Amino acid sequence: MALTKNKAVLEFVDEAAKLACPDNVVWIDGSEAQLEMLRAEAVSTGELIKLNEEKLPGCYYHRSALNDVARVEGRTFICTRRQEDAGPTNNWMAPAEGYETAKKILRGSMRGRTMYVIPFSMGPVASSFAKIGVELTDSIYVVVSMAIMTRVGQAVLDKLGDSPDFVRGFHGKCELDEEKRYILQFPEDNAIWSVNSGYGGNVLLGKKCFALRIASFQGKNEGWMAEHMLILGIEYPNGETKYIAAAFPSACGKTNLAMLIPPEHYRKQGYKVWTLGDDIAWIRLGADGRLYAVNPEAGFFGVAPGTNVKSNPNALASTSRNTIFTNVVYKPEDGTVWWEGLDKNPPRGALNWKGEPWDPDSGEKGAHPNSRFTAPAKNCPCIAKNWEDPDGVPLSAIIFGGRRAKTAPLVYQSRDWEHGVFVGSIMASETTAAATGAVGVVRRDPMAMRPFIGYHVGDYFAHWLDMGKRITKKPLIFNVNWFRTDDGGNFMWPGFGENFRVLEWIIRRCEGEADAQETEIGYVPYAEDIDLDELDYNITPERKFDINALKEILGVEKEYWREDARGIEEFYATIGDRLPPELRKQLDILEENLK
Ligand code: GTP
Ligand code: SPV
Ligand code: MN
Repeated sequence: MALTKNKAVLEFVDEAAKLACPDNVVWIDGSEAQLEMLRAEAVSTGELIKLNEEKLPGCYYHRSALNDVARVEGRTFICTRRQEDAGPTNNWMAPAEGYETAKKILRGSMRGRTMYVIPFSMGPVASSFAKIGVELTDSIYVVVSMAIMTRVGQAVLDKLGDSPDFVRGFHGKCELDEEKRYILQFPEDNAIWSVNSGYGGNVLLGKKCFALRIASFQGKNEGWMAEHMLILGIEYPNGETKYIAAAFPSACGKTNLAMLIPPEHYRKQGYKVWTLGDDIAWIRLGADGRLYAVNPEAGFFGVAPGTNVKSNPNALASTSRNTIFTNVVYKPEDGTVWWEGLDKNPPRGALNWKGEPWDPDSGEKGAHPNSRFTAPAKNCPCIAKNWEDPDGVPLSAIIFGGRRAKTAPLVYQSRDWEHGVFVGSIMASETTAAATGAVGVVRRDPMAMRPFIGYHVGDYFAHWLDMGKRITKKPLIFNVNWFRTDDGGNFMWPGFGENFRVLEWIIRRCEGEADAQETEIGYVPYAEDIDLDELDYNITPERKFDINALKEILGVEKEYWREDARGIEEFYATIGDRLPPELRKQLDILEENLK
């Protein structure tokens, strides 16, 4: 039975049902009873496997299709009326062609299946920041995942009332045919159509499709920002908390930084880190002239491999109950799961992510490199008390960062907002398993948003510059790189919890308490100003991390930067005349500095 009298919602559901012809239409009311029934149904069909209730209460295991393990950027389209409005970083399809293509695939595709109607809110339902969507899907996996990642159900429809202002998401698994897989965003219609996938960011339409691609377009028109950023708070021994938002590309460390545990000597002094979000931030200008950030999500869709008690105990604890594990190793023996980097004891007699018997000595990985956990944010031991504050938290700093073996120093600070926007715009990073395609190739990934800007990248840069003109109390903008390697390919910086040492310098800069040296690219810390107390890390068995290693990774090597400037020239050339002149000027300054 329909859960609303909202005409626009009813019309949307009716039209979709007429097209896809499901046997039933089921409205998701958000009750635990209904979700539990759906989980049981998915278990009966094998779509989910119930895990050990004592060891992992409320947890389930799921395997995606073998051809469907990551976002598909090549098959993701921005469907704007004019091609030039999608810009050079997006694939484009005309809206009429987009709808026609998807309709052809969806027509009759839900015969014999049920179509679920998921009303969901991005952001706490009561927040004025929040935006509403309705996702239609024929996948129970999507329903139960959306119930973790967003706020779903009757309360959302009650808030919507009879307003037509909601994002229309239509997902059909269809045949999971990768040749007919399409992730289509229609920013001018507030619509998203996704066919032939059942995986993560392709189908949990509240996440990348809505909260970044559609929302970035809404944000440009409405004067706010949707960014691929974690949000964290640093509590000082005096009880004060400072907030930071940080943008790193997919699988480059957002979840890890958001949940970091400071080194022991800081903890003893009373420093704490609180998590507010691990992937997406919606950022608005507050009445006091500061920027305020809200996490629109309610859960974490986190990378499993590498997550362990040492690297990220908070993420691990978040997965201890009511979590869905996708494409990791399944241990039928005790109904638990495993992944590379969880511990040093790969299980025997287990099944790999493909569901095949797996021999840990075979040299083949058991979990897919992009295997994930879907966990409720409220499970996280370090979730901030105010993480659902409807007004968000004020930002002291914005950090950009990528995965660069060379070139980018451990940390540097931009000279001002305009230069900071330039620093974000020139971000580059090695590609990861979070999207299909080659891994480890350096590409430009401005603001970590390359796959997620729902409109023209030049206009997106202009929007950042415009925001800067309106913010009277601007956060400072920094760039970090945890991934500098030595000539043997070993990470030189210890990373993870030790990243706190860099955050601490960043906040001291924001407070005007730390010095820095001006370089060709911006302000770089004096090595002596990064606290190395009790830091014990070996780069290689022969080489200990020390102040000389720190000086090395703080180094700005002109040779590399000259090469990078050529890469930036090439990237900027693709943007054409929509590149804001301010950024062109910043590139000229950089090139001049490097002479
Ligand atoms: P998405 O969910 O795809 O957006 O990824 P993310 O940005 O949240 O990345 P995540 O924190 O899951 O980290 C991805 C991988 O990067 C993990 O497997 C970690 O092993 C690695 N990683 C994270 N932080 C660090 C760090 O400080 N140093 C090093 N060397 N590796 C790190
Ligand atoms: C990312 O790829 O940045 C993710 C995972 O956070 S997904 O939801 O699949 O986009
Ligand atoms: Mn992400």
